[in-house]
Amino acid sequence: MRTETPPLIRLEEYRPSDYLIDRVDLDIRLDPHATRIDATLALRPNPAGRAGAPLHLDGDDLRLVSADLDGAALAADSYTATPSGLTLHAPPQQPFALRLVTEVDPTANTKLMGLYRSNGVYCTQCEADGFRRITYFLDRPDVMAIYTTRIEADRTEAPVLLGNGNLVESGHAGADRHFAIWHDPHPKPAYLFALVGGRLGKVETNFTTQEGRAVTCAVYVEPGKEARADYALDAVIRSMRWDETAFGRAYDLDVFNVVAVSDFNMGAMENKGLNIFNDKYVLASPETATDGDYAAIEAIIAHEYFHNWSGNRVTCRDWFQLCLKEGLTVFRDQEFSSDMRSRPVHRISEVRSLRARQFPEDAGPLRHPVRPRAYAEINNFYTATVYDKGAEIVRMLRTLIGPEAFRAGMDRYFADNDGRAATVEDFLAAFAAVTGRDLSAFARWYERPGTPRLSVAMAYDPQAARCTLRFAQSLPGETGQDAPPLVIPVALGLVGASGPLTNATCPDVRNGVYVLDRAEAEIVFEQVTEEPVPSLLRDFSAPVRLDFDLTDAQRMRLLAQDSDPFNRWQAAQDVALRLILDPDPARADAFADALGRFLDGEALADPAYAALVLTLPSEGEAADSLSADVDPDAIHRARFDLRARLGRALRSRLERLDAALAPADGAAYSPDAASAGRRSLRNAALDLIAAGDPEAGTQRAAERLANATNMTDRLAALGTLALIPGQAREDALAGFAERFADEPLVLDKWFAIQAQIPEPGTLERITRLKAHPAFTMTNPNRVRALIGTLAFGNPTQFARADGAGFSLVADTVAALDSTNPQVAARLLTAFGSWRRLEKSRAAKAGEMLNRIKAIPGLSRDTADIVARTLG
Ligand code: 0A1
Ligand code: ZN
Repeated sequence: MRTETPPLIRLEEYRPSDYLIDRVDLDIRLDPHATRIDATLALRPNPAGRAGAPLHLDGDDLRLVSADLDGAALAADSYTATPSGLTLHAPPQQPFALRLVTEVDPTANTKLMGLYRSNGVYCTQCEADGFRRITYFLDRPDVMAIYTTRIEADRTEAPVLLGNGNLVESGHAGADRHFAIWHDPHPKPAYLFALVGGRLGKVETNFTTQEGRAVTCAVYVEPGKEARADYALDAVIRSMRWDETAFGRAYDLDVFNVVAVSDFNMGAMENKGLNIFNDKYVLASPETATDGDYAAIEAIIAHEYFHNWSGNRVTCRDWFQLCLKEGLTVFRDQEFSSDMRSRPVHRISEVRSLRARQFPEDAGPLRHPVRPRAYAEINNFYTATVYDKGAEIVRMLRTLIGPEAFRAGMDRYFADNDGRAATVEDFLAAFAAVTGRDLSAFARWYERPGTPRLSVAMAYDPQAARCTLRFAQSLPGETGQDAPPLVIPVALGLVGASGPLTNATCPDVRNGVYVLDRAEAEIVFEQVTEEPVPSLLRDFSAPVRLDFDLTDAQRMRLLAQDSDPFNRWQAAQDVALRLILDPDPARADAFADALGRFLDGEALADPAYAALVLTLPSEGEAADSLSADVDPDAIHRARFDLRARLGRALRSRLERLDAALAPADGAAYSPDAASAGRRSLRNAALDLIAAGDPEAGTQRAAERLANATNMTDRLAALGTLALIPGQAREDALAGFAERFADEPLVLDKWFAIQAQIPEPGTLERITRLKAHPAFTMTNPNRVRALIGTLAFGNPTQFARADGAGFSLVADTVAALDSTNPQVAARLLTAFGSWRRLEKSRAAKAGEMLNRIKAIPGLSRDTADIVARTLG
């Protein structure tokens, strides 16, 4: 059997559903192998649909037990039912009730879509199209219904029963069983349906909304781990409060529940009133979670909560509009985290992750517009482009119209679209309405794939005290006429020898922003009394690649003098990136001097920021800056040498910082941003010391490991040791594994650290670790930690010249494809940049892709990725 390219679903072919469902009544009897779903759907013809059309309900792997229409069994010739759909050939043309009983096996559900069991806990995942694995349905987001769900289960097996909305009744159902009835008064699409049943512990608290509604908020976790849920619960409360102040959005039910499960394909899911989470993004204690984990928990709790408005109250008309909820909600969670932490530090981490994940995607065969026009498998479009570039578009919109108009536009969007399934056009219309502006040119950001290039040239005339900046924009692969320009907000300023030139004036710059809306343009600054260094794209005001030639000295002026913290950091990154791509000892020493002055001046005033300035661009970022012939070994070596040189040059300063930042004896761990910042600078210092002097580094890291009182320091020390071959490393790894033998989420860190070692022995190590008792291919977190880290976080070993790294990842994709296609397909996206590798590696990667393509019966998920990657 040959795998065919899966058929495409196209945006231009959208049409409204022929039928609507107003109410859904579910009676679900949980059973490990034979769960019965008794569903009554209140249906009616859609006035906007085709009158008299057959009714086709989606299904996936379903077994129909019985079907009734308005109380009478359906005649055998009036419908067709298969595992993948149910069709009523001539449905009534007035409202009718369709009652369907289906049966599913949650224990056998390894795809983790629909109803499944994770560690014995019943849970669901319905986005994007999992509800059709529970019952036959119009499983599309523009069909919104009011749900009432009765859940019945064995009392010992599932003492906790949770659903969407508010609890209306609960009680006994025979000797060993019990039930709960949940009612959700808000109409919602099926992808937001959820239920949970299991043995769970909880922490809970109350919140009163600005509208005076008393809400019980709870976080449910594996019994015994309740204390590790406190931070997540606190993040829920802070999110609720923040959305009221920042966006005027209040919560709308009497309960808000979060449940952590250990087997989950993604990060978390915003089901109405019942968010279900990958436990990695809920559970935290100082002993088991790093500062990074705490920050991720805070951000993802916020993200899912914010979806209650941006996604649930206002949902998407179709899956092409995914960025409407995801880009907007990422923007909202980024703003939340910025308010909770340091805004510049957070902005830098947002941009780092955009560049690490979205830029390469946008430059490779998997590139797509933020609003795609066609897809074969929607689950492959939960991408960095939809999420992160989608968020950047919302951010640019705010920059263009200003914060007040932005807030007014958001209010208008929510008011106009509440209870509706909306589109990107509806979103932009709200901002056009409140500003009176034509946003049609701006809307091109949603349609045009690829990262734009912004080229800038400067001319300075000292006699006239005039500085001219010439801008040109282009999109890779597009030329002149057929490529109408994008609207690019360029935040900028001029920087002199001792600081920003605030007297310079330019009529085209308003509130520090120049809006480039043509292919080419020139702007002129007057009263520029000395030759300036332009600081361009401040705060990363647009997701573009900037081409602007500066000398190292000019960049170091920006690092020292610019008022924009983002561009100060960027200046140091630019110098470092050039030194990685084009090593030069003399320039590296000058860079070290500049970093030294920076550290002396302000490292202790803002340690989190200083840690970012000290962190060199990643190997991936260096690779992404090259358009062809990427040799990961050469990049690794150059980056390694630069780190070593900086470590030696800055040694005494780094040691002083290390001492100054040491926690006081007996000080309790706190995950707050300031404390985390001190730890991150201290650990960045350790990393550089070790790079410059592996022997001293080994000793210091072993010491830090021995004395660590929290996971952040412990893991940083282990990470430092992991880069230095030798017995100390092996002892440290063994000690860590023993200490955390019963902590799967901590062992994931241990798997990941080893999968990241940039040495040829790593593949053998990974093969050994696959046999470790804690490793299992059925848990997505384990697979991502061990194999995903190799594929996405270890460029030299994944792209090993002999092809062994590609082969190991391809074997995993092949093995996973039949049990969990979503995770398999996502892993396969690691091959996305294969064509940019130097020839022999690219050839090896191509062979692997073709091998996967030839697998008989490949899932649609994997077939789609492989077809597009080979493209
Ligand atoms: N809407 C979720 C992401 C998500 C998408 C698909 C899933 O299926 C496995 C799960 C979660 C979010 O943005 O957080
Ligand atoms: Zn989301």
